[in-house]
Amino acid sequence: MNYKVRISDDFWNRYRNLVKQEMIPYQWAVLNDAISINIEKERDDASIPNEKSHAIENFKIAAGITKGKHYGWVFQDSDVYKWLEAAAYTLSYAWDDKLKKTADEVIDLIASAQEEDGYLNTYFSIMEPDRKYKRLGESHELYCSGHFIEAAVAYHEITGSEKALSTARKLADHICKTFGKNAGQIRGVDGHEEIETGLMRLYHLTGEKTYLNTAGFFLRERGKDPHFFEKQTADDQGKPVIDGIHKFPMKYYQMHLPVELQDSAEGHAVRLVYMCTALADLAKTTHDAKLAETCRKIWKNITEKRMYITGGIGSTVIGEAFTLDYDLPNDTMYCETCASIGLIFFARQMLSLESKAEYADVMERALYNTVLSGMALDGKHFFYVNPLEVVPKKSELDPGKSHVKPVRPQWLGCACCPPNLARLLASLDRYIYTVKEDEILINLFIRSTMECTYRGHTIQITQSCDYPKDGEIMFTVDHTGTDELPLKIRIPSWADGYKCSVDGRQTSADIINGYLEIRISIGEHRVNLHLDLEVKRWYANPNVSEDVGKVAIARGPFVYCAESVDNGENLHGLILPEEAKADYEWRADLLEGVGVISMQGFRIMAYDDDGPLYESAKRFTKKAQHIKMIPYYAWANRGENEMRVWLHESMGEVKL
Ligand code: FUB
Ligand code: ZN
Repeated sequence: MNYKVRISDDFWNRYRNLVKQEMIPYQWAVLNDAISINIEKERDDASIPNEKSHAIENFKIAAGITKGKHYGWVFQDSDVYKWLEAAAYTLSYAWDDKLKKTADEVIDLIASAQEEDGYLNTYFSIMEPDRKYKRLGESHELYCSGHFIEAAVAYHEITGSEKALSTARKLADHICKTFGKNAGQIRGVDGHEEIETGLMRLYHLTGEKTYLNTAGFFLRERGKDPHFFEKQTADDQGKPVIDGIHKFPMKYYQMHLPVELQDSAEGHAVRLVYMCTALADLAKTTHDAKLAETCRKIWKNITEKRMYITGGIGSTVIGEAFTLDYDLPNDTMYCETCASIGLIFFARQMLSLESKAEYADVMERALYNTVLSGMALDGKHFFYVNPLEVVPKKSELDPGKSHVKPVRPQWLGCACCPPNLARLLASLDRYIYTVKEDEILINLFIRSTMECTYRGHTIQITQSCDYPKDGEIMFTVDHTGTDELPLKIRIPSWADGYKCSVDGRQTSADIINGYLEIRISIGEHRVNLHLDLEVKRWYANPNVSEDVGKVAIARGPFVYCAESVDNGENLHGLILPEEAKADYEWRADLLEGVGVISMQGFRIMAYDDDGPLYESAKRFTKKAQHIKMIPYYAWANRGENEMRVWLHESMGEVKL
């Protein structure tokens, strides 16, 4: 990273302290099975392992320190790697000798579990050493390797650990030797993209071209032979590594078409965005215009036709996947926390590829809504899927909704999301600004100081704000160079109005691609930005069948929701009149501090008796009701209750 950012923001530092103080120690205890918690299955499926994590124990067994069998998902190792990566980032803002020592020991343990030739995967080392790389569609071997490499790069960057780097290089060298188009190499890819990002990061760190080439090989090879997994399965003939996965269509793995021909978001949502993250990086690094165009097309399809207002993606639990354009059910959706995290990774790479604020808009939407909703305010309970509408009784009794949890579990059988959240929040400093050779982008409004070198001179940008509570943002730009500095400040697409002044003078700068473009001359300058943060109503495209006649409420980046703890049960009966005004009140005493929105609406009352299921006369009554809403991310922090983002809206008289 060619710049340093220090976050001093109250809202985000609460989260970053939570990662450091609560999430890292808590997750460490879980990974070591050192804490008694209730691990829930992510959905009603008998095959989900949920007795314990066993993730650290798997490494000890693989290293020969203890004896036993592997337990957990075949990709259980990745929980440890993501934890390690998160720990690394926390060390960059809150140094801790004890944590550093624990992390060093984890790296030693991982290195001991690594095989002589560099191979690293506890499941296959312990359980099926003869089936290495034989079932790549299911095995997650390269997925786990990618996560380790990412963690090791971060840990090396922050602590200078040579052991982390050498272990990662040994693994990467082994992979680069094993996979490729040469005789004797495996010409195939992993069912779950991730190795590509790991190798790209290792290339950026080391400059070693082999890593770039192999990342390019994996990405460009994808979909070239759509029958690769089938052929491997036929050759292997053993039982599936993960039951059921091999039955998914090739779209699930983004294997239905060569990558450069893909133009829509298909298949498993996390896989797709992980693939695109690496693809955008590769496109930029190798100046590949065709791949860049692929990224743009997929981005457009996600964000214009397949994304929830909360920045969630993935419309179905079957294959945790995208379905079709405008298919965005609110109560059976997937919206996995990891998928929105991956969308943020993708957005970050797109920003580096081209300076368009739409990427930062989506980054902000996903971050302030689905990502934060992925964890409870205590940092110790997590959602895997993030619904926009929940009725607890339906989650309990409707088998099609067993994945839609009304409260966050302490941990999950598949624990991909909790450590992913930790690593994103702990590395948030990497998303606020994009520093390019010829300009600096300000993407997110988070109180912070950024220092970088621009054309050989030091630039410091200090951002002061209390966003998104307040829309006044001040930047102090200290510029020691000789050239003017092109500074691009994002004007969020949700903002109807803004004002900007430089050193007290109103600027007439243009907004290009969503960024206000100003030029800062030498010396210290003050830029004041005011964003209108009024409460707004949002409507879905009428093609979204689930949202017709409904409205969502938002203020700035926060999407709001109604909970039954504030509004009584049967939220489906609530109606917001078109003309109802919104009251906004900051409540420091509620949910660690939230802005509460109240609107005068009404409720269609349920019958006192059960009443007939259908009748030709309207017998129901309406009752005035003050509808109270909280930011979506904070829902389900007050026990089990109903929740709804999209509310019915009553329209005035319709003249045709
Ligand atoms: O397959 C590994 C991880 O588990 C995926 O990224 C998540 O979607 C979950 O399926
Ligand atoms: Zn996940």
